[in-house]
Amino acid sequence: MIPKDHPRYKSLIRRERIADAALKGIVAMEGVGAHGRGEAFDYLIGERTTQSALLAEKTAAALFLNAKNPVISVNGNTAALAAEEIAKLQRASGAAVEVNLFHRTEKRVRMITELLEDAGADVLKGESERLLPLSHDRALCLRDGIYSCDLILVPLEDGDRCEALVNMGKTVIAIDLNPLSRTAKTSSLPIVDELSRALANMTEFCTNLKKDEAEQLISDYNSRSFLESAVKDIVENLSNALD
Ligand code: PTJ
Repeated sequence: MIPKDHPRYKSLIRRERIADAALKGIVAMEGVGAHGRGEAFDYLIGERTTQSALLAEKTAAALFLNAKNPVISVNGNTAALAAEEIAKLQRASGAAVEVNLFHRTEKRVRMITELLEDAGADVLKGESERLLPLSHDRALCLRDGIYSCDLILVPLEDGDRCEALVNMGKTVIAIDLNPLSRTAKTSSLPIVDELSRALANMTEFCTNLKKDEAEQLISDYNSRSFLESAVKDIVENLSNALD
């Protein structure tokens, strides 16, 4: 039992969720390692949403509202950490939700779908086909979902699929605490923030953003500057860490 007054309560709760979900088989064993890397980067960035990440989240909401067929792609870690936040973002943005896994088994797809549905999400189902130009199972997706979307949100993604989706002409929004990852670097819009913080902010922006401001955000944004700001924020945070 983690005491609520523990200074790093939220981080420890997230770790506990990942551990519980890994024991159930919802999170892949590799996902436990991926979570640890995320924790380390969150620590370096100060376990907060930076000003630049907040602007990226607002821009992401603008892109969602402007998209014709937006899709939220969900893997094991994302479902374990933020099933409710995914359901809320789906309601606010009108996006479809599709399960897409790196370590794919039909059992995991089923368990993750159930977890999302229990949290209130409406999950796309059907016959997955090998439609993405990838040699691993992330190639498997639904023709009416990821394959034909114009915008895709990829939380905790691997670099290969991110690049393949960008090359297919899709707007790819990544959520990844590591600004040096290939995913962050190749995405159309990198959000360098912790998953559940980022999803909650995006949902709020999807609810409140005005059309004019959304258009302005879309025409002004520069993905590289979000990465540069994240690296700068980490360097600044580290410089002050021992004060
Ligand atoms: O469920 P599956 O089978 O699809 O597998 C999912 C994992 C996460 C195992 C798979 O996609 C993977 O191996 O991912 P990577 O390549 O390790 O990338 C995950 C990225 O997400 C890393 O750069 C981490 O820093 C980052 N990350 C981890 N936890 C969080 C995070 N970013 C934001 N919020 C987090 N909570």
